[in-house]
Amino acid sequence: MITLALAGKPNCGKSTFFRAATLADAEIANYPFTTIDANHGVAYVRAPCPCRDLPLPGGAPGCGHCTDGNRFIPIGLIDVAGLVPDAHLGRGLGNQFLDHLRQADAIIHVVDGAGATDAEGNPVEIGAHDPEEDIAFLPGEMTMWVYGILEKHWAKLMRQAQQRGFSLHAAIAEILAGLSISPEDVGDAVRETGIDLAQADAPALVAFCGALLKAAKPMAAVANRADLAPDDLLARLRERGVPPATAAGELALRNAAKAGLVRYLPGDPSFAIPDRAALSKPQAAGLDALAGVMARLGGTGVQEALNRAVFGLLGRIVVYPVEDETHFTDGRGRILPDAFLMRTGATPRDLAFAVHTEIGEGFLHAIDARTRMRIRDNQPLKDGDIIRIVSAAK
Ligand SMILES: Nc1nc2c(ncn2[C@@H]2O[C@H](COP(=O)(O)OP(=O)(O)O)[C@@H](O)[C@H]2O)c(=O)[nH]1
Ligand SMILES: [Mg+2]
Repeated sequence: MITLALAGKPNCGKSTFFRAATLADAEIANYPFTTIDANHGVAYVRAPCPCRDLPLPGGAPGCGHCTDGNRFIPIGLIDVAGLVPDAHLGRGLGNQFLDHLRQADAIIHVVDGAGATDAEGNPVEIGAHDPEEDIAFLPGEMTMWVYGILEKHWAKLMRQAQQRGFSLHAAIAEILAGLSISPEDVGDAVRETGIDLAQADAPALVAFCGALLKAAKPMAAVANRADLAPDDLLARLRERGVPPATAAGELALRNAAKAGLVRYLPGDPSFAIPDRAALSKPQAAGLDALAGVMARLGGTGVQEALNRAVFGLLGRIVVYPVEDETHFTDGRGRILPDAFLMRTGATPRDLAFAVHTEIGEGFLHAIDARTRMRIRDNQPLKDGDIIRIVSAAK
């Protein structure tokens, strides 16, 4: 399962974001385990379900696996311990942080978009701290940490590199295996920075480490606590590609939806109150204030942050494998039972392996269920594809 990590300094709202994103009502939570451990849960990305556009058998209104045409696909989410400046010098970049980082495919950097906490996470007045400083801090901190590890091994690596047949890329990947950095990531970072590793000085190596992290652990920031932030600050952050969010707002809404007080699907720009009379005065006031905040921000930004990490940073597409391409079902007649988050460029054969190793090994060919045509084995799948895999394995 794809896993995202929520990282940032203390008090920016990581745990609130985590609680909001992993709190799903029964309609959405189609995954059996919502909590893996205290800091590790199941969240969902939202995608339009193709069932709405399909000629379903018997004129079925939908597939039964989506909510009003929205598919919620499970991903792992980790609430990472807070990181403070200069952590790479030994002030708290602990084993747990690294363990969490290793498990993550991408990182959502939660920033206090209201600027109401200092660099260490202590409360200050709104706008007293510049969130732009925080945006740079996390990647900078992680880069210096990777550099610190590499630097320790560098002299030895340079000696070994004199030997014939020694792969520096593989050796670097091995040193950083704890972060699940691959030799391909190393190659990507070399190409991106144009570095000559044998000649590199310290600044060049630091830049290389930055590129390495970007390749292995892509990261996007989100300006949380945006409900408290002035518009000009949010506009400046948006310009830097950092969208606003209110994790507290999302958490309140999901709780209200669970209690039946509002109609809201994560990622909706607004919500509805079916029965105002059912609300207490404070509930009504809270929800009205939240409606105003969402109108200003365009939603709570929590679902968007999850979607952006999976579909944007990681470039995933959603593909639906079926066994019966005329009815869009599996062997038990369930319509579009599964949604797979595949890499961009994944082929039908990759999908077969994602479904099951044996199905992959027995792969014969694939059929596009929409056109009923065979597709080439090496043809990249498209977002929303419905694919029948024909395999020798059953
Ligand atoms: N106003 C506002 N407060 C928030 C929001 N998200 C979190 N908080 C508050 O910020 C404080 C720190 O949140 P927490 O999730 O514990 O931060 P963490 O240390 O990063 O895990 C708590 O008082 C939260 O209630 C938000 O979107 N808006
Ligand atoms: Mg926390």
